[in-house]
Amino acid sequence: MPANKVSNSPDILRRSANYQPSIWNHDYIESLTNEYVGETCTRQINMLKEQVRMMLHKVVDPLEQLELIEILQRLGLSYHFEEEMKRILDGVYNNDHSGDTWKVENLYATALKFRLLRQHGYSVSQEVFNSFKDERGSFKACLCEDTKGMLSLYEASFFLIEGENILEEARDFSTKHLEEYVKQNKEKNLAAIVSHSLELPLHWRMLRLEARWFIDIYRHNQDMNPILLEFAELDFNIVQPAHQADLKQVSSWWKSTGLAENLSFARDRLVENFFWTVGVIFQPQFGYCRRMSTKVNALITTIDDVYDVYGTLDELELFTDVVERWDINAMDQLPDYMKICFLALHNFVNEMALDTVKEQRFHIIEYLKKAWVDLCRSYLLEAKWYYNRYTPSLQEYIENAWISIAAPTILVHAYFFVTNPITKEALDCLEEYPNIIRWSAIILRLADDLGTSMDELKRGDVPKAIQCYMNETGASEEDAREYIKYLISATWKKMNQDRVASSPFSQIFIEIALNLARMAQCMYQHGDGHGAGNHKLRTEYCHYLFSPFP
Ligand code: LA6
Ligand code: MN
Ligand code: MN
Ligand code: MN
Ligand code: MN
Repeated sequence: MPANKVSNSPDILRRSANYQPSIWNHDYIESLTNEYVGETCTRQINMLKEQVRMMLHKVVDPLEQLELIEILQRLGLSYHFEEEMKRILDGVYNNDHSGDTWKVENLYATALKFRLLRQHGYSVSQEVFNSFKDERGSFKACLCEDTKGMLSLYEASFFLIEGENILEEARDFSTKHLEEYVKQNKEKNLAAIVSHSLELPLHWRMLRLEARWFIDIYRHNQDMNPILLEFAELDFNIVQPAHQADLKQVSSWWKSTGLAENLSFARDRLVENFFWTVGVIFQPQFGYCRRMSTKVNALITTIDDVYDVYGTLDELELFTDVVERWDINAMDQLPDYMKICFLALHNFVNEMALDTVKEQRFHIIEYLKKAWVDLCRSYLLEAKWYYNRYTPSLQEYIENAWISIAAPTILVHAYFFVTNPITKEALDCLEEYPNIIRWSAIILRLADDLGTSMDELKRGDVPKAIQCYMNETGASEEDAREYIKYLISATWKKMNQDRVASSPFSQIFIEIALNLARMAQCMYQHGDGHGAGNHKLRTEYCHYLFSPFP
């Protein structure tokens, strides 16, 4: 049967995901305004920046230095002071080897120092926590009175790598006592902070929503520094219009592709797709990366729905073949909706490659094409599993699903958005999808499955991680979910190891990979924040993207 007959036939029974329309239309996005732009703001922010720089220079006590860094990070301001922070941390780290500061009997300070040093790539042994253990090797029972210390220990423990049993014990010990503390409900403010940490540790959190949350906490802090508070609010208000400008630009692009109107079965989720990029890289100067990554995300979300919801198996095979050939002359055999989709993809890749060859004299279409081919092949395999009613083992599922979640596609593109000069060494590594990409992808996949697989199963889709595990082991859904959460923490340990391993990638690229995993945990923390949308997360995006501090 000729392909075009099959695919344009109107009486094919197709699935539907019943996605709701977007709650933000283009006109609304166009109409956004923000007063925090212009010279007065810039002058004000530069003044505050200088004041904080002075503070960083003046403070000499190591604990005070670390606390200042911690506050700056939590307020979302640390990106202004990378050099100053490095100087301080170098000092703290080097002093350690001569002095005996680790011996301080202060759990809070030890754990804070440990966490900040590890976060910034210094090598620190888990043994620093041995002095908090008793003769039998357990953490001392008296420590649990010290809630601030417990919280500090808890947050530090998430920087563990595989095999670090002291940190693992520290995590279990502190979790248990913090949970008890919350139940006692003594001091409301501290209890709120502790609950927030128990929900997701700092190391796993999306930076900007966390900063927004923390600014409000900090405002009521007893030793709040008004300069820092003012700086944090103003900086937030100044970053916001930069993000809004990015969003406006990509909203025009999204409209011009016609994908939302012509592929009405697919998710129209421009703002959500943009929000992912804010989670991945928020600094104002990376607008190009955010705008281009939003386009990548929008294309992925649409093509994912082509494979998961609307396309017939015959159509999907044709589409995959056209992507593999990467040939607009091969498009005739596709149904119209797929022509639109492939051309939008092709145009985007050409646009991106043109930017790069102009800037760097480097031709990258081969690399981009490979990322899309790998993605479409993994989609096709899932479609075949679906039509054959096949349930793979969890292992077999994950081997494909870390590609089909599109993190490798997203990160390969991101590499080009933030790298100049591109190096051959990094490209060779990228083609093989290095560990840092793999771990980020597995976390994204597992988090997505926790948040989306119930709806997916209802409308008809391949079994996801939870179902594969249940099928393989006979576990209950609840136990399977626990197991998937355990796999997420196990993958974070590997990520912690590889984020500091030597690699041909820049720090910013490694941060992007980490942030993608963090963003996944944010998006799917309370169900499906990306596709279905849910009330809590929507309110948070709105708040974040559209409303400044008064
Ligand atoms: C999630 O949808 C989705 F669209 C993704 C492609 C995940 C991350 C995407 C970004 C950042 P769904 P599936 C755009 O849950 O079919 O349908 O892989 O993905 O489970
Ligand atoms: Mn700087
Ligand atoms: Mn899907
Ligand atoms: Mn899919
Ligand atoms: Mn899913």
